[in-house]
Amino acid sequence: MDQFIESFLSKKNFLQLASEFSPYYSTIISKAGGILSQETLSDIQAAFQNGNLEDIVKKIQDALVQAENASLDVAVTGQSGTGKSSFINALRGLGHEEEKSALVGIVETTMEKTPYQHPKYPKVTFWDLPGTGTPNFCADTYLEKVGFTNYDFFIIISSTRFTYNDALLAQKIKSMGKKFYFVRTKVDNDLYNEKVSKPKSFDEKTVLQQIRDNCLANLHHIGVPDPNIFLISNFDLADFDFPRLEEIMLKELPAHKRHICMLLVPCLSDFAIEMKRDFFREKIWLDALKSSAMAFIPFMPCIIGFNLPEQEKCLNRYRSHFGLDDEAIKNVAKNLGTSVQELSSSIKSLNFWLLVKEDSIVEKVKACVESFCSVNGGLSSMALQFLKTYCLHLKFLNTVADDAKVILHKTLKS
Ligand SMILES: Nc1nc2c(ncn2[C@@H]2O[C@H](COP(=O)(O)OP(=O)(O)OP(=O)(O)O)[C@@H](O)[C@H]2O)c(=O)[nH]1
Ligand SMILES: [Mg+2]
Repeated sequence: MDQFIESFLSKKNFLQLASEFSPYYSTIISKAGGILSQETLSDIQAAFQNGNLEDIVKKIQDALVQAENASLDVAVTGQSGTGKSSFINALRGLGHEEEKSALVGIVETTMEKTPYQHPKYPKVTFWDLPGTGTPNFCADTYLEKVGFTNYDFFIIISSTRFTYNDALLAQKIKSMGKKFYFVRTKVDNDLYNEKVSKPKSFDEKTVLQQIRDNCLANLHHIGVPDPNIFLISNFDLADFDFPRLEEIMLKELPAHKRHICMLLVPCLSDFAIEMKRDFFREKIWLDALKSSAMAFIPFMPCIIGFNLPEQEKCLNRYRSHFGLDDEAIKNVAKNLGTSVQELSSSIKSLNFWLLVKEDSIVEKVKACVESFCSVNGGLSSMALQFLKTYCLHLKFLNTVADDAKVILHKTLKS
């Protein structure tokens, strides 16, 4: 059981909990940050200090609702042909030939600002902006024309040669107080070309460093001192700087937007899967903390019940977030050249009943109850329900995240 929640349920001194809250929170969140803002953290700490349980419940509830309802609008811009549409498709988890994917081509294709919703998360929209390299492009009016205030951040895509227009745009976005990330695509092509043309002296690290240094020098030249530069291949997001791009975007977003951004992270590496696990674990913890506060408030409407269909939906939501829903499993099986049945035999989270019945959860709850009863003389039935739910959701999350790793390694091996 979680140490902080255990102390809370044991009715430990609230002043002590107030001082322990923030430091403990920082140990349970992802390295990319959590979903509570600094302000909410201070408010919860103050509520602990005043022993105000209603306030603790309200602040946590508000933060969870805000995170759940947050939207994300990402502007993707850059010269024609640099791979903007390919990048958007990759982030939406769509192949270029799939329905609803952004048009990708060897001739100029994006002429108008076009919104692309994420197929799974409709509150996320990628805006494919017309290229900066067109004759009509003018850095002074471009941002107003595309409505720069509407976006959470910009991604400037560049490939092969660095262009003056890209640098100008970066400078302009910065001066408007907006964030941008400079993404250099097609590094797979550069590496291939260098390898073929200089087989004796070819060194991957050196080539990548040269590309990075060139982008840096050009951005410095135009007055952007600390640009974020990421080298990627849209054909292989697991490689190069894409994982670092994900982590930095998450870190730099306002806390309430991190959750929605994290949902986008494809499960392409152990690192990405762990980051997702950390985010969901934080949400489970906040829910549990909220429920434990509610359990001590007389007449608080009880909204927790151990409803099995609801629990099954929760497990299925985790499977979908980690790319293990039925459709995704079908696709993986097809790619691996195996049957769905064969692949399913290594996915433990497909067996809801086994997870629910597993004795370890009952044992954990029992152990908890015994330790609290010796201190408090008993826990309310509501507290028991939430302990059971807490343990079960952690079990779901860990099983799904472990399964995602198993599938990832099978895919990498093949
Ligand atoms: N090798 C390689 N090719 C890429 C990469 N990204 C895109 N491409 C190819 O580059 C071409 C242009 O890609 P698009 O995604 O259509 O580029 P765009 O920036 O949207 O182009 P416009 O819509 O015309 O502005 C296509 O043939 C893509 O397959 C990459 O990372 N590596
Ligand atoms: Mg395009």
